[in-house]
Amino acid sequence: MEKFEHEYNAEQIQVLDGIEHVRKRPGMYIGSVSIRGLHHLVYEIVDNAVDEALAGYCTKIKVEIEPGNIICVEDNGRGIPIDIHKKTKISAAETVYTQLNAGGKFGGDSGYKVSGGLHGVGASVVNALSNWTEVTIKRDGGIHQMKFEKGKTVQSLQRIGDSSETGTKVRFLADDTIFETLEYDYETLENRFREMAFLTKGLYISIEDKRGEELKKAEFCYEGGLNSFVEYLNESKEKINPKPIYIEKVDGEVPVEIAFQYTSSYSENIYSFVNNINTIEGGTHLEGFKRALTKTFNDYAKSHNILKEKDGNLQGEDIREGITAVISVKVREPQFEGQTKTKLGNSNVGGIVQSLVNEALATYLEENPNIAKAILEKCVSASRAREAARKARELVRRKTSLETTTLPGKLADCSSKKAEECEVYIVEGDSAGGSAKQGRDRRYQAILPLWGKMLNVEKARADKIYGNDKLNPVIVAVGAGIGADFDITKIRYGKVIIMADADVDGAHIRTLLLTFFFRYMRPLIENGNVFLAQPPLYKLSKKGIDDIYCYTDEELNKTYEELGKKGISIDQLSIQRYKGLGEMNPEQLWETTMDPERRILVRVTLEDAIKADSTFSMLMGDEVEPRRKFIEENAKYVVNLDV
Ligand code: 0R9
Repeated sequence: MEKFEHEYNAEQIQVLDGIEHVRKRPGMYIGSVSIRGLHHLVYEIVDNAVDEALAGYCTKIKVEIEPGNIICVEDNGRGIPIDIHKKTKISAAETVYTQLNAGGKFGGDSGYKVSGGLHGVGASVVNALSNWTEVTIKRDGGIHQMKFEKGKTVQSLQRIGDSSETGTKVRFLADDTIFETLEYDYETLENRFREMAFLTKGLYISIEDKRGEELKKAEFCYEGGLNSFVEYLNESKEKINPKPIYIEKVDGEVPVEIAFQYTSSYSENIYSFVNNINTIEGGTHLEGFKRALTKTFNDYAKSHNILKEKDGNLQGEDIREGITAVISVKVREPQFEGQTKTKLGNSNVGGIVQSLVNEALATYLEENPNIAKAILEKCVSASRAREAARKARELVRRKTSLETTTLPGKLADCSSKKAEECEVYIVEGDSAGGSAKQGRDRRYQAILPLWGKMLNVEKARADKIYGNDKLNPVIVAVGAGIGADFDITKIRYGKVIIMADADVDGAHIRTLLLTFFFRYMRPLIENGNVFLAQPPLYKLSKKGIDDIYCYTDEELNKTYEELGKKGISIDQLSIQRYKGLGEMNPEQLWETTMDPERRILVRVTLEDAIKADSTFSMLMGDEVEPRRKFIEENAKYVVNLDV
């Protein structure tokens, strides 16, 4: 490290060191330089505004994506302090934007500005990773502005006008030499801000996308907080308790807010947050909640004779069947553990949540005996189904251990046994299955044809799924069990590829299979093992040139243009529109959809489990209205979806 003569420069050196380090190793600060990291920049700035809201001074946050992928975030809080820091001789605001971790120093006790995983790295990191940043502060009767380029000050804070209002506005353009892409995904941001609004009762957040011709905009403000969140998640489900059970304690050492509601579905949907960060891996807060549910329902069932002493206790999983819950706690110094650092480790939090829920839930059940009875009836039937599922599972296991060739009869397996190089194509229909079997590379590609009507897993319990003649082949072929028993280390194929037609039936089978994987083999999706094959929609042929395959209408139009430039017009071409995989011969199927060198595979990701959950429940559920709405809104993307 370079040494400078003047002592007083030491701090500035530190500042530069910090910024350079961020630019050299962005991943250490924001996780990655993919679109995920890019979105993270926005969350960082919005988090600062949310902190001001949590401190009680800000009610409104506006986010805009301007043309050119410039982000603008504005709040109506007190404005970042502008006074000059005695030691650094620069304003507090500039310090926050140029010095790593300066926020904490100035933050005082303004709330729960705590780093969780990658969060809370602050404004200086966003600044360091931006081509330019512009901060405008309304405070003390004036409008003040400062500007930066790649993290360095190009204009210190200066007064540029008068205003009687207060607030902070931050505009920045992420650095395209650092990020893989600057193209923000509107939906992802919209989902995150909806979630933030749910988590911060009464806070208004808006987002506007001004990049394209079509203006996209959403506004969120939920007076009901987590109550509204649960109602949103359960929008298209049949409810058992009409209003969510709501528990809130804000004045304790660990502020807690919880809402939950039972539905007639068979899955368990619990989302937990610490300091507004989604704790995907759970942790002590979640464990405390689960323990309280199990204990309080069992106590109630025993004391009201719904369960006899001899019956034994209901298991936690029986009590959680059909539950939708959101738990949010605020922890001053959270310890995050786990693979993705999203598991809360603080042991005191478990007890706090547990005793709070024990007491509040016991009271609720006493006051609402009919609801208590309805929920417990469901728990008891879940318990019976679990017993039946165990027997079904054992049957499957016994069969597997007795016979060596228990793989589904329809499966054409590959010869390699190395999961990492193997792939299984789940193919709709016997004729496409036939082509796929002939066209494949049998060393590492297996084919599993499915046919007929698939089971809708949203409407069935685990015991039905084990015995189901459509899903059982999938379970056995993948080879890693399902549900709580699913063991990703046992998968027989590194890629599980759904290959279905680009029509209504294909979309239907795709949605059903994805729902099944989401509900019963979620790690398979989380681990990135699930793919969608993309068969072409068109084949263009002409004597003298190679066949051209187009996978979208857009691509078809582009190809027309390009051919036009070469003097080939549309009417010279023979155009085939593929209605189904079955129309392709084995060779064509290989060339277009299965050859690793040429095919297009779309990896199914779980960017947003919350969104996926509500989408699946809605698409698979009973209520027609939300489904119609979704299809209308997404018509462009899911033209083929079955209604
Ligand atoms: C548009 C995005 N908004 C912000 O980044 C933002 C930061 C911020 C803020 C304060 C008020 N509004 C804000 N908006 C603030 C905080 C405190 C006192 N006065 C104003 C305080 O924490 O005590 N600040 C966030 C950090 C800082 N201010 C500080 F470190 F400069 F004090």
